[in-house]
Amino acid sequence: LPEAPSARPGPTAPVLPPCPDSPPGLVGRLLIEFTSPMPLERVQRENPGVLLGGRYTPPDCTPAHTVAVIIPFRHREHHLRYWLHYLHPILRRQRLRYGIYVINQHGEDTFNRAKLLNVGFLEALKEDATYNCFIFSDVDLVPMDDRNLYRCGDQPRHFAIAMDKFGFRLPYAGYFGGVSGLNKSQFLRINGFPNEYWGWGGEDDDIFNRISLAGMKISRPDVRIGRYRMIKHDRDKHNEPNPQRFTKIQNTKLTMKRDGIGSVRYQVLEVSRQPLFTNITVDIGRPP
Ligand code: UDH
Repeated sequence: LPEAPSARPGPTAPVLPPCPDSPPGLVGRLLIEFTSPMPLERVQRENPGVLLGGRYTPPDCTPAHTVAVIIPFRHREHHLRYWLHYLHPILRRQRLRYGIYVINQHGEDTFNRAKLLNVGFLEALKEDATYNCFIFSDVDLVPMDDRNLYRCGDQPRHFAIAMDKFGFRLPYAGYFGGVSGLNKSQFLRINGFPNEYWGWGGEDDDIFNRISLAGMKISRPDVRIGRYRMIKHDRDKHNEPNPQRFTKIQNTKLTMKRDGIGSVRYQVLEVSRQPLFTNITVDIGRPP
C-alpha cells in the first residue's frame, strides 16, 4: 500500500542565510526629483517583486527586520505615487521584510496625523503579528540616501533629520517630525501617540516628550545621510495650525497616561490591498 501522504517527509523550505547587517547592494546618494510624471502603472511595472498589499520579503536571505511603514493620508494620491516609486526600490535594497500601510482619514473633518499613526500600528499588527518595527512616514518625504536604513534599534529612531526645506539641518534639537521609527515595546512604553492633536502641529513634539519622559533617547543617522526631499505643496484644507498645540505640549506628562494607544477609538471602513500598498480607510471622528 502506498504510504499515507502525511507520513512522507514534505519538501523542506530551503533555509536562507541571514541577511547581512550592512546590505551590500546600497548605492548611497540618490537623485530625487518630483517633476517627471509618475503613473502608478509605471511604478507597478518597476516593482514586480512587491506582493499584493505592498508586501515584500527578500528572496535570497532571512531578514532581521520586519517593518510596517505607516503613512498618514488624505487626498495626496499624487505624492503617494512618487513616494512608492522611490521607496520600494530603497527598502528592497535594504533587505527588509516590509509592508506599506496608507491610513486614509475618511471625510472632511479636521486632520489628525498622530491618531492615524496609532490606527496604523494596530491595523498593521492585525495584518501580520510578526511586525517588530513601525516606521511612520509623511507621504511627501523621500530619503536622498539609501544608507538611511529603515529599521528599528535599541532606541526610538528619527530618520528625517536633514530636510531640504530646513536647509538640510534639524530645525531644533527636539524635532521628531517627518519620518520616525519605534519597535513594538518602545511604542507601547510611551502608550503610543496622542489622539488629541487635531489640525497641524505639536503632535511630533508630544511624541518627543513621551520618549524623554519614558527615559529613552532618540537615535539619529549621520547628518550627511539623513537627508530628505519634501514634495512642495500648499497647506491642505482642514489641517490648519492647531492653536492649542503650545499649551498641550506642556502637559504631556499628565496626558500620556490616559491618551494614547490604550484609548484610541476608531472605525475601519475599508481595507483594500493594492499592488503597491494596503489602503485602510478609517473614521477617526472629529475634534470635540
Ligand atoms: N496629510 C495628508 N493630507 C492632509 C494633511 C496631511 O495626507 O490633508 C499627511 C501627509 O502624509 C503629510 C503629513 O500628513 O505629509 C504632514 O502634513 P503636512 O505635509 O501638511 O505638514 P508639513 O509640516 O506642511 O509638511 C505644513 C504646510 C506647509 C504649507 C507651506 C506652504 N508653502
